[in-house]
Order: sequence, then C-alpha cells, then structure tokens
Amino acid sequence: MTPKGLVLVKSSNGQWWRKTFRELLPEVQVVLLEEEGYDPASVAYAVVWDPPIGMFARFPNLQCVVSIGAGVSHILKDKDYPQNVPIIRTIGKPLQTKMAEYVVLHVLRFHRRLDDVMQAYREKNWTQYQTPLASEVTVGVMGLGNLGAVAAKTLSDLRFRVVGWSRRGRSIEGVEVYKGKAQLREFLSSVSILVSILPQTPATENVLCKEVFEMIPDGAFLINIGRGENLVESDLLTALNSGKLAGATLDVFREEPLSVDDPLWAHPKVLITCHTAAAIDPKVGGEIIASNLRKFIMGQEVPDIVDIEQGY
Ligand code: NDP
Ligand code: OXD
Repeated sequence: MTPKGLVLVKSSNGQWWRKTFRELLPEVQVVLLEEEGYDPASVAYAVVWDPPIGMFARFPNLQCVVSIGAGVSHILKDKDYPQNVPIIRTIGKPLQTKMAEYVVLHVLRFHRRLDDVMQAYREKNWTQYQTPLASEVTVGVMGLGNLGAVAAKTLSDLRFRVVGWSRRGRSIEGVEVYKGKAQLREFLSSVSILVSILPQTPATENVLCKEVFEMIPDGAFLINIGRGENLVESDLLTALNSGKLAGATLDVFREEPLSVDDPLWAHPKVLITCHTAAAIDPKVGGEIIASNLRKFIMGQEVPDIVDIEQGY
C-alpha cells in the first residue's frame, strides 16, 4: 500500500533515517525538516527527536508523530501540539535491557563502594571494604513503566530489597509497590538508593526536591535517569553538601549538553553520564519505528501510543 503524504524527519541524523526508511519502508517518501521545496500540507507523518517549538503547527494534515525515543516531553513541550494527533513512542526489549544494565551498574557502584575501591587501588592501599548483603539494602524505583519495571525486577533478581512507586501502582514480582502522592513518604522511608525513571510531565516536574530528600534516610544515594526537569539541582547540591545525600549519578539534565560551568561537573559526590543510560540503538530503533509506522499507515493496532493528556 502506498501511503498518501510524506514522512517528515527531524533528527540530527536525517540522512541516516532517509537511508533506513528506503530499506525498511520503501513505500514512503521522506523529507527532512531542513529541506526546502515540499508542500507542508502534504506531510502526513513526522518522525522526530527534539523538534523546534511551533513545528507541528506548520503541518495541518499530520496523522501521527513518532518519537525517536521512549520519552515524549521533547514533543509535548510544544504547547501548540495538536492534541488529536497520536504520538507513537519507541521502546522495545533492547532498550529495557540497556536501562536495566545502567541501573545495575550504578546501583552496584554505590552498593559495593566502587569509588572507595578505586581510590584505594590508586593509592596501593590494601583495604578490604565490607558491604552489607544486597537483601539488607533497599533500592527505590520511581516510575514502573516499560523501563522502570524491568529495572526493578532485575534488581530484585540480584536479591536487593526493591520498593517501587508510580502513579497508579502495578504488580511486579519481588517488588513492594506504592502509588501516588499519598504513599510517597512510606515508599521513601527505607530507601538507601533512589532510582528515578520517571517521564517529564507537569506532575513530575521538580519532584526530586528538598521535601523528597528529607523523606529519605540520611546517607542515601540518588540516580536520575528520567529527565533533568524532574530534579531541583539546587536542592540536590544542598542535600549533598549537608551530607543528607551521600552521592548522585545523573544522566539527564534540563539543558543538554550540560554547560561546562555547571557546578555539578566538579562536585566530588556526583557522577555525570551524558544521557546514555538507554540511548536507542539506531539499527534496532530504526526497525521498531519502521514497523510501527507501517502498522499505523495500514490501520493496524500500534503499540506504545502515548496518553497525551497524562503526558507519557
Ligand atoms: P512509561 O510511560 O512506560 O512509564 C512511566 C512510569 O512513570 C509509569 O510507571 C507511570 O505510572 C509513572 N508516572 C508517570 N507520572 C507519574 C506521577 N505523576 N507520579 C508517579 N508516577 C508517575 O515510561 P518508560 O518507562 O518507557 O520511560 C520513562 C522515562 O525514562 C521516559 O519518559 C524518559 O523520560 C526516560 N528515558 C531516559 C532514557 C535515558 O537514556 N536516560 C532513555 C529512555 C527513556 P503508571 O504506571 O501508574 O502510569
Ligand atoms: C528516550 C531517551 O526518551 O533517550 O528514549 O531519553
């Protein structure tokens, strides 16, 4: 079936997407946002990462938008986003595995005191650090969606005590689940390592703030992988400097790339990774996106449609 209308791509890697669609979805015609000479009214589908504000208003006949990634805050930050145009987000097993790997890596870094071990090694200092059993350590996972649920289950399989928190709650084997604001304090009350894999929505913005840090036991660690907008950076610095929090791993930031002047870079208790926790693998991502778009065009059921009203 030859679809009517163009597929518009907004990506820093537009030519790669053109080639990928030629191979995987040859029935569509691709234009890149930066190109000229196409009629905006003929754009029917958009495949985007970080589109400029106002972009969607230029295309009156859009039928769907595909996010090159699991998150959609880069799309919904546009207040004029046409609410009747469905958004398909991109996830899949490889992304879940990557995210779980990242979470395990950074939880174990804190749990097994890797920074101290590395320091002792550099000093040729024979210190045998004792660490508690995983079952004596509580890891809290905020956000139990496609990525958070798999990360929580993986930690539980490693024998950590795992508690999870989400808006509506859900059942995950080996995980004690709490839901909503009413159960936030109880969720946080025993957490030694807090992992946030929340989307950015109006309800989650600034959720990682002073009030939350005060609800966690002293000396806990934070890992933020969801979105930078969910964290109040100044509250984090205060909590780290006072010793309330013992350390943080941050993968996402309000402004990316993080400015070289940002105090987080130099903070001794902070490790920064550059939004790489579960960066989508281009080949796998291309295959998922081409398959989802084909399903949409053919009128078939498409997985991972976003609830635009909730923002994720
Ligand atoms: P999902 O949409 O599958 O899950 C989101 C989870 O967050 C759900 O459990 C949802 O609760 C919960 N949630 C949403 N709003 C609230 C709220 N107000 N209070 C409590 N819980 C809430 O998302 P994914 O798991 O696929 O991805 C999560 C986020 O991870 C993405 O939106 C993106 O920002 C980020 N991400 C980061 C990457 C990186 O490399 N750093 C890579 C990929 C994604 P409920 O289950 O009740 O609906
Ligand atoms: C995503 C991301 O949303 O990489 O997929 O952050």
